[in-house]
Amino acid sequence: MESTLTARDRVGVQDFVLLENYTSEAAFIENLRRRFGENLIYTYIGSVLVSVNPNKDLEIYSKAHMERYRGVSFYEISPHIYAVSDNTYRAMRTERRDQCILISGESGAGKTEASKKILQYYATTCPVTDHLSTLRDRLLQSNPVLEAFGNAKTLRNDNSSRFGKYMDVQFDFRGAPIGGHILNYLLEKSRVVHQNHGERNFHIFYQLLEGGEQDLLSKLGLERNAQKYQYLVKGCCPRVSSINDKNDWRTVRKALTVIGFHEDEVEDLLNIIASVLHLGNTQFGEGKNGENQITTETQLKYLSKLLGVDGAALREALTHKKITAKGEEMISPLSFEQAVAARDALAKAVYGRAFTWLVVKINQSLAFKDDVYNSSKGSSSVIGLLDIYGFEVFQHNSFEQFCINYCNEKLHQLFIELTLKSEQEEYEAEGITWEPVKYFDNKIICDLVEGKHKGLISILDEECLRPGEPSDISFLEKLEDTLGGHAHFVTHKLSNGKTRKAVSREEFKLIHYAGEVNYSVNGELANQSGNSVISDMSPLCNHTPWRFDEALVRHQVKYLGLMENLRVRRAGFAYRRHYETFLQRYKSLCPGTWPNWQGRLADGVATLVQHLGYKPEEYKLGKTKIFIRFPKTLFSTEDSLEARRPTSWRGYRERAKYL
Ligand code: AOV
Ligand code: MG
Repeated sequence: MESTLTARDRVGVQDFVLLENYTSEAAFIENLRRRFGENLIYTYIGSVLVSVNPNKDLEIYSKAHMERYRGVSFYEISPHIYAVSDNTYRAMRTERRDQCILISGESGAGKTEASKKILQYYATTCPVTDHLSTLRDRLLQSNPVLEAFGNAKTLRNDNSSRFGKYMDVQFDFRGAPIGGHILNYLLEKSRVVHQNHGERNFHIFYQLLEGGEQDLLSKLGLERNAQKYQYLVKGCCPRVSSINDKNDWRTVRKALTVIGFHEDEVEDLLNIIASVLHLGNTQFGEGKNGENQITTETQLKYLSKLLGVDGAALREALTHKKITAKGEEMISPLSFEQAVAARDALAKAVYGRAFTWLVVKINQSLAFKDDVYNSSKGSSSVIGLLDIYGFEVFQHNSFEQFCINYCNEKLHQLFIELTLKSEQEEYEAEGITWEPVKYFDNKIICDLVEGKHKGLISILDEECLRPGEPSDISFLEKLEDTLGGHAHFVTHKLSNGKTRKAVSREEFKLIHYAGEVNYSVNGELANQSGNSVISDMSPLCNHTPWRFDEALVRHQVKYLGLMENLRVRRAGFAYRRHYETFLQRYKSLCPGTWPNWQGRLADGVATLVQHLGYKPEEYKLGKTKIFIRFPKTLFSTEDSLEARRPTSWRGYRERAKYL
């Protein structure tokens, strides 16, 4: 009995639904803390896995660990990302239905790492034949390539995804991976030309400069020193202690080969990367007649060579614009500011296209090849993995943060719908009455952003299409006119005509599900205010290994709606198990069911709980499962079981897992 309490006290409960005080946030966080203290970073809320980022390597991802989770039911073993992977895989195979794993959390929470662990699990445990091993390697190697081109160091995460990714892994009837497809969402292209203080451009630039062979750099007209490039110095952060650009370069080069890129394709790709750096160093100045002209001829020469375009045409494109007036085409010179903006726009466009091309190429290499795997025709299913950029708040938040946070808002809505829906479906399938639960639906915020005519995006569209020069301030005024008074939209104006200090005249605030964010509508301001950010932001960084940062955890528990999720899960019954599992575990507590129950499983469970003295209000018997309302009922049954066992180290470990 004593050891039971010790185990539960020490490691907490492995499923939050078993938490006695399930409405208390403090109890929730305490449970996470206890488990974290015992190296247990994973906890369930029913079928949802909650993970706390340890920020250090744990010895829990070995091949042996993977084997341990193969074919084992969710509840029979301690929570793990492998348990989710395995259960999803088995659900796909037994139900023959496509599955999807959604990964959600703030920037730096560990989403990308989790998605990689899931992929590694499938790559290691699924059956593979010789020709399938190529595909398996390509699936795994697509990650370092996409991360090199689509991830960057931010103030919140040294390897922050700056694009959203949905990856489908296709399996044949034997459960072997036979294909894959990646869908990418909105790359943060503005990073190519500007980074906030303490942040970097995309990894690939630094990898190429650090790791590229001297011959290659000479051919590209590049110097090894990142400080020489305007697009790499904005954040004053060329090196990051946790990143080894030289090694990463080797990994990426190898990965490109494994994926099947030809040498000339790699060359084209690197030409584009180098062109972006040359564009950044392209300067403008006043010519003899006062006109604006390019003053950096070397850059122009390299640009024309690397991009394969005519030098004169490029010069013209960077310093002039074509306008059509009254049916006539006219060429007019660009001012200095306009030329700089045109240059930056070109750099962003070129990089964005290269990224899209990269994804297309990876998809071609992962595509299911009918002729090779013809045995699998018509009977494949997929597991989808969603890994987006996490919710983020900086000192200065621009359009990119707006898109990223809106994306998280949508994902959260889906998450709430799915958990509620699956809960409801389970009760219905088991023939148990469902009692609807009240919860905060963030649809109101999604509508505020995406609503037709009256939504933020519609207003922005209209403002951009309006004749004349659209201005940031007129956009803000339009927002105020249309959205003023909305519970989740705030500007500096108060209804009594006074001004609100917390929001400046160039900003609007959105009250997101995950927290409040001030968004700037002023493009220029973005570049100026970035420089003073770093000292203010450092408390937000998620980088100290193995420290349970309570404020950070509390914020995310709130943001992810975990308390609400738990409330939904607990609205009916804390615990549910298939009759067979329940009977197997507790049959020894009742002479009528021991050693083996011969009749219907439901009757066996009924006999067992009657013997244990369960009161009618404490449980319900569904079609295939028993539902127990309160954790204490289950715990007392567990305690009875424990009292019959010799207290041994193994017994304790087994119990710890179970709890
Ligand atoms: P994110 O994907 O959620 O952020 P990452 O998956 O990139 O976050 O994780 C951030 C860092 O935390 C990683 O680079 C690791 O150093 C560490 N980390 C995460 N999970 C683990 C783990 N299970 N074990 C050990 N270390 C871990 V963002 O992409 O910024 O939203 O846009
Ligand atoms: Mg990520």
